Amino acid sequence: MAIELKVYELKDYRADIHSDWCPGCGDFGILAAIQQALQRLQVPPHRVAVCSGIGCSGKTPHYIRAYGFHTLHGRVLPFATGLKLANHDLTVIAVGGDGDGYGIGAGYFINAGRRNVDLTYIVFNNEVYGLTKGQAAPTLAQGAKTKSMPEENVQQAINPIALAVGAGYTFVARGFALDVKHLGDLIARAITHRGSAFIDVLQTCPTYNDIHTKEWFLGLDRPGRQSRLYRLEETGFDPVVKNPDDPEEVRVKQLAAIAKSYEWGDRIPIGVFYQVSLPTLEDRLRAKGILGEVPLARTDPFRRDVTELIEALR
Ligand SMILES: Cc1ncc(C[n+]2csc(CCOP(=O)(O)OP(=O)(O)O)c2C)c(N)n1
Ligand SMILES: [Mg+2]
Repeated sequence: MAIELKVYELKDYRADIHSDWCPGCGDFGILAAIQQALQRLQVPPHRVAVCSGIGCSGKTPHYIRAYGFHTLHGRVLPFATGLKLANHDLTVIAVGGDGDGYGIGAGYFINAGRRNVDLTYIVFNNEVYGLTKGQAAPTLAQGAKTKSMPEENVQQAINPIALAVGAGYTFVARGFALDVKHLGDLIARAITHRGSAFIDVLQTCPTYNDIHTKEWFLGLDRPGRQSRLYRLEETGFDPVVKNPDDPEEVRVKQLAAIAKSYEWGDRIPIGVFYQVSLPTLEDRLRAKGILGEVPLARTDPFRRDVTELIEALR
């Protein structure tokens, strides 16, 4: 009998659900880039789990034909971590907004980096709380005032790339929501990377963010109309640590990534800032005998011999 191999097409990753994102929202670009990356890597939809926090960005799993989980505000990373440990055969993608990940979920953002679980975390960074009508998010610059804010922002913005490097993410990148092809490449690299991969995506919000618009990013507002975005890989920037056991090389690459992450304004880098290959949490748990080769989800906990445990509790 001939075995027919299924070749997945883009439509196999599209859910037939009406989207209620605003027309022109950058989220459409990120959604398309995720679907393109999955299709390029030919990950079967039933081997993918997409989890989200709460926000406009949190609706992403609804539109992808795969396992989808719309979890709690700021809690997508602990959820995704548990999911990956329970079923390490799945490709796990966590998504959420900048408010979700860098505000209410900031502690989880840092601690997921320390663990280096094999998952991909994509943050939709529109500098505002889109779903709740455009309040300042942690990435909005001090002094900025979008059309939805009554007053200027009085707080400083955080630097997600520098934080991610400092937290221990082993793949750190930035993409642009409207450069779908480039973002799709980044997401494919992030999924292929073994370890916690983080992508901060500059995302336009045509409804609430009238400062960092499509026109602003692409430099259409200035003479010469030169894009403010440039690709790190086209400048010879090398983000990859060749020898993870060499602390000096790791330090030099981390410092180079952090220095680049502070470039903003006239020239904004996108691409991979940092990448290193280190044991994942799963590797470390496997070495201790806590995690086996067969995913926990496929073992039957009721068939375990619990006599010893019952004895201990007597
Ligand atoms: C525990 C909790 N606090 C507050 C809210 C209200 N809330 C819903 S979405 C959101 C912020 C969304 O902003 P962001 O994460 O940047 O996502 P975006 O809508 O911009 O994609 C807030 C504060 C909530 N749902 N749950
Ligand atoms: Mg947001």
